[in-house]
Amino acid sequence: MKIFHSPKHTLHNPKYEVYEAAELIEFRENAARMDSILARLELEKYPKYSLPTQYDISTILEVHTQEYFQFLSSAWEEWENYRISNPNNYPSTDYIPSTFASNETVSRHSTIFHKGGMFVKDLTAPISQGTFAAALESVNCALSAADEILGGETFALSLSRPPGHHAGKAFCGGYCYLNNAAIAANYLSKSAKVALLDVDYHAFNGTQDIFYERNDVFTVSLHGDPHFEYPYFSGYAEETGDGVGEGFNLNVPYRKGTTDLEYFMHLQKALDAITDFSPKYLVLSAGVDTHEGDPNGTAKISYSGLVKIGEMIKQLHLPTVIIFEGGYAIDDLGKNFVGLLGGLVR
Ligand code: Q9C
Ligand code: ZN
Repeated sequence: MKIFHSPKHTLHNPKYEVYEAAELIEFRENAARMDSILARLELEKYPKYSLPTQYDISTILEVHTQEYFQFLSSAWEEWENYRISNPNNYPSTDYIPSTFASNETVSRHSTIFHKGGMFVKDLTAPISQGTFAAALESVNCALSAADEILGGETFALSLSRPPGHHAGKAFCGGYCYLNNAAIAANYLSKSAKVALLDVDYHAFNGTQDIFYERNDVFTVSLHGDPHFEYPYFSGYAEETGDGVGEGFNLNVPYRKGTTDLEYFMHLQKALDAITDFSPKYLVLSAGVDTHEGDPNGTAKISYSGLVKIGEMIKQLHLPTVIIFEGGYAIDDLGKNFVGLLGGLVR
């Protein structure tokens, strides 16, 4: 199995995210997460990673809008230019908007403030100087892994960072800017039917947005119920798709404190639905923020539970692109992620 990784992920290095109590906390989706995973892969004797191939941006523009992509590519520089031209000479910073649009369009006014309000969904997607460059590399890793599967391999791993599943057609949010898994699934869908399974603790609002009106990619997510959990406005069981996509999105929300055995039951339901769809390929959005020690989750999945999740997914017997998403219990992250991975690929 090939593993794709780019050291350029470190270019994405926001300092802070903002919490409800008007509180700045250290950015949790940090570069140390990747160090933890790379160290554990080495310890468990996985092969050394490969650098990704560089793909044309048309692979991204089939999933994200031109306007959003353009915004992401220039947001930090526009913010920096505003700072430089501003008489109150504050120091260079990450960009986090503070005014949010509802139904407005950008057509009349398009300063960085208008665009930020349009395209950024929340206060956990700060844009640092190198965010765009890192996000492109993260996509390149996902597409490189997808090409392995098209070439006949059974598994390929993309160590994507930043993660992607909260990024929609025209928005970033929740640590995500470009939707790595969706871009890989769209790429594979040119060859055959694809299922996308998301086991990250949070609902895949970006992925759902991207495929909601499509029937060639079956999207399935298990997650903390949005009645109490981020992203709050998406991830409900009654969201099943629209138009020809009706019946091709499955949300399986679960309760606060969900344990291993309950989780396995939910997962089996998701796997049965995937089997019924009879896809040729699987894209797995592999987050391990379901772990009992995760500061961003409420689920109570044990390490052995994560291994078992991998083993259960293996029973689909599908060629699978594995894409890293969330997981913030930094001390256990490498062990947890590689545990799930090993259940699946070993
Ligand atoms: N109290 C991923 O796991 N948390 N993103 C907002 C603020 C945002 C998680 C809650 C969590 C985003 C890829
Ligand atoms: Zn998550």
